[in-house]
Amino acid sequence: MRCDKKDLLLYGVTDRSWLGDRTLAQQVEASLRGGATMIQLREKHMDRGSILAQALELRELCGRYGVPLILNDDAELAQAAGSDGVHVGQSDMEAGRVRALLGEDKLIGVSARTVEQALAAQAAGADYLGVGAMFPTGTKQDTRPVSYDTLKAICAAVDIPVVAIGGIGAGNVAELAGSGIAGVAVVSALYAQPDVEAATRSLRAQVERVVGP
Ligand code: TZP
Ligand code: MG
Repeated sequence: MRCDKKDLLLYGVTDRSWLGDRTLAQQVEASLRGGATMIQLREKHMDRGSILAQALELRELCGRYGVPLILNDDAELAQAAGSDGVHVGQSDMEAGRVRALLGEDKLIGVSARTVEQALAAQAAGADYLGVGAMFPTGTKQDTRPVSYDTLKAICAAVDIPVVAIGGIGAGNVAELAGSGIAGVAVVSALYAQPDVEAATRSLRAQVERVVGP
């Protein structure tokens, strides 16, 4: 399956850090109302049974908005949950094995920091790439920076769409203009905001200007 570039415009990646008295599904729904085009369930500290239950709830929710739900890291769990795909890093299951497991109909995203990694992921069957960290971020530990020039080189080298990730928000997204990205993947710029729906709507308008038609 090839990714529809438009699905990657504003990719919300979940995080429980800022839930307050809201549920994850409520936060995700606020971002869907605001115009998020893709959602990734990213759980680093939950057991698989709980992630599965959460994924099933979000799958139903995202389905109502016609937005793909991607699971982070775990291709087998993505398959069990019937999600639309999985996003794997360089140290997770290799993209070719993920493709063999999930078949042609599921979306596979791969994190890449270099042109070499990007080309390898594309050759192995990735549908899209996540490239970063573009800016300093407090959301993920031990990220390594990727320069604008590398982002642009990756976009030019591959045929599949690329989303930028890492520290992206209203104050810096314009710096990514001209790189060739299809969109941005964000955590705190949506889910750490007091009004998730409004933050999503406003960032989406900005990203549309950055990405262009
Ligand atoms: N991968 C690279 S940076 C990052 C991930 C999951 C965290 C992005 O979070 P934020 O809050 O959008 O900087
Ligand atoms: Mg991973």
